[in-house]
Amino acid sequence: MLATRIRPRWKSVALTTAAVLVGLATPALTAAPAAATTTAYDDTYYADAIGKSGTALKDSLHTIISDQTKISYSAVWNALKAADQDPNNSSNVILLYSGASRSKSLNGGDVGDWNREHTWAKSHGDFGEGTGPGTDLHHLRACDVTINSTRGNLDFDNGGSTVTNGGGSLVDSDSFQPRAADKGDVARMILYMAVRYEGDDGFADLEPNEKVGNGSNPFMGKLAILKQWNEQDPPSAFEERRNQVIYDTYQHNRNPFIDHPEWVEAIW
Ligand SMILES: [Ca+2]
Ligand SMILES: [Ca+2]
Repeated sequence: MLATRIRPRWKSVALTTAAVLVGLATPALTAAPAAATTTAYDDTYYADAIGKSGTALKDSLHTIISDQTKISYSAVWNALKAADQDPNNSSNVILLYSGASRSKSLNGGDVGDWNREHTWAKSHGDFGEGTGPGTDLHHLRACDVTINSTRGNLDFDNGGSTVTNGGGSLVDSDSFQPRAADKGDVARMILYMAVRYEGDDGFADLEPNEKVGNGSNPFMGKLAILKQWNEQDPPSAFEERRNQVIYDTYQHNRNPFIDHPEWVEAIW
């Protein structure tokens, strides 16, 4: 079952709160930034996290989402065929960054194929393709081979020149900007990784920072831009469905920021 949520509500509540503050100056209304969105999982999956913020929320979510089934890198192919399926054509997947729809059978490494994009570049923390962060479906997406290569291991930031057939994505020497419809997806994937991987399971502690050019350090920038993208591009039906497919069929854990995008601001 898909989570029941009223997508614009967390934004409109913030606006309403600001308006009320101007009119009535009620200090109590400045609290509880994470109170707006509700999902079908709040009383069960997220029960321990509800009502928390900051480090307490991050710690709680880390414990919750670390209870997962891990899959092999070879198993990622078929998982992406299910998770990234084109809602209008069940023979195709939708590709990250370009938005193109392409046959599921064109998975591979040649020009014109799609392959497995590590949204959190695997060199940032050097986790490779072994079972773990390198095979975590919550940040792996079907992507055009050429555009995956263009993105490479760049950090995320605004600006750059047009990526050919990139759906409006931009690139420059030290950063990549996804097309508008993928900005929030990227932000929520990166921040999922930051909460899921805390250095307690044999892999690096992944964290966002405000830099580009992070290289092989276990960091990904820029946090301030990712926070903006999370607000500009709220979770879509496609994103919510893939979260559900991963939860139901593969890993049995969820991306909390797709269910509760306001938790980005509650933590960072
Ligand atoms: Ca989106
Ligand atoms: Ca972390």
